[in-house]
Amino acid sequence: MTKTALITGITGQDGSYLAEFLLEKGYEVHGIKRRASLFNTQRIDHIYQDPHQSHQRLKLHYGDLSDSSNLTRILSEVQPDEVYNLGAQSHVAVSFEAPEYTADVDAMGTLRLLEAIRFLGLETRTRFYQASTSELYGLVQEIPQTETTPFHPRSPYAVAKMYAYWITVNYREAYGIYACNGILFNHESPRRGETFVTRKITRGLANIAQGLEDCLYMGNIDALRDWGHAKDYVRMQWMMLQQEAPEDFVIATGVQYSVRDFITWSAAELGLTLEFSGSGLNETATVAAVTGDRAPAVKPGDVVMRIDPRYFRPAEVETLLGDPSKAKARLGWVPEITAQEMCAEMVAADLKAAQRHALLQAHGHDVPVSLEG
Ligand code: NDP
Ligand code: GDR
Repeated sequence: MTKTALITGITGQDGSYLAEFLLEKGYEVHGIKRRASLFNTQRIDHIYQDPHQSHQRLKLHYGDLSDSSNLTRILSEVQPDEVYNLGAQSHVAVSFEAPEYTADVDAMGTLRLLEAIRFLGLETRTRFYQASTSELYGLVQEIPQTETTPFHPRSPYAVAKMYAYWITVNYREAYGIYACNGILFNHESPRRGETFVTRKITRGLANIAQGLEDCLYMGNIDALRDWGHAKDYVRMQWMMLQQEAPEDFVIATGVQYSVRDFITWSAAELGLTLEFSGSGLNETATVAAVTGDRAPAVKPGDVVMRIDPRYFRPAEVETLLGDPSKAKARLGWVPEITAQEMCAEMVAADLKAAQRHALLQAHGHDVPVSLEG
């Protein structure tokens, strides 16, 4: 029997990798996409199937996590075996700017989906995965963080996700729904949104290497994160729904690095050796040496990174380090891609894009580079 999955957030980083993964497993995959004034399906265009063809296994529905009747109708039509709730306003800094919207989508959106499952009598048919987050730990109470570490959220995003975490547990306990939380630590890829720190760095430095930008402006580069690859993490999202009984799992690598480390590796991938000097808001990174031909626009002495206070958050999560022992022991899951390998992949992809861009500019096509951070 072909299994059917419904993914909210299918147009995002994780949604696109999960859709690929489930299609490879033979699933019929349904995704909810938002109406936007420009195309927002770039991450899934390569797996998009013409709706006019028969045996189409990827189907998209217009919808929004803020709209209960829409969610209920889609669930009723699709009757999914598995729901992956990946849709969210997922940017921590943006959640300070749009706290109410973030709560509506990230917290209430999760409740709306669970209520729709219950309302439609799908409690015994539909398994539910909730995209929970290491941001729940916030001001960390224990190092490393496990499934039992207490939460202390530090942003409107994390507080909204805390509601979503507990309502998922509550619907499991109250109504017997097979519902799980994956407490995922940061995971990245070449498909990562451009304003998250890793992608901002790989894209920004690749643009600098090709002469498209002058300098990278950063916030708190002392922040420590446990970074994995999104491909490894979506595999675990599926594994969690294949167990006999629903449980919550921490998904992490168990290794921690600073944002400064990530800048250093990305620069090294481009043949740039950096020297960091100064401190606090006056810290800079200057190019000490250039090797190879990946950064033709850069020379020793160039300052390629400065600090800009606008990228600091009203309350920061300084350090996160996960302990994925339970996922390893119970499900045999281990991450296969290291943070450094992932960084190399991201730099290579962004360099290719920057080289294409520079070539267009050299031929008189003035394509603007977005400098949004
Ligand atoms: P992205 O920001 O890349 O994707 C978010 C997705 O949610 C997009 O498809 C977006 O649509 C969609 N979305 C946003 N708002 C709404 C809405 N109102 N209604 C319906 N859909 C909406 O996030 P990731 O793929 O990185 O993350 C997936 C999930 O995992 C998120 O819930 C995130 O909070 C969580 N998470 C992520 C981690 C990470 O490190 N990546 C770690 C832990 C948890 P559109 O494309 O139109 O913007
Ligand atoms: P995070 O990811 O907040 O951990 O949330 P992000 O990459 O945005 O920040 C990581 C750390 O880097 C610091 N930082 C900067 N961040 C950004 N975006 N831009 C900057 O210029 C910058 N300079 C320093 C941040 O302060 C922070 O400490 C991500 C999201 O995917 C969430 O949805 C998810 O739940 C968590 O990861 C786990």
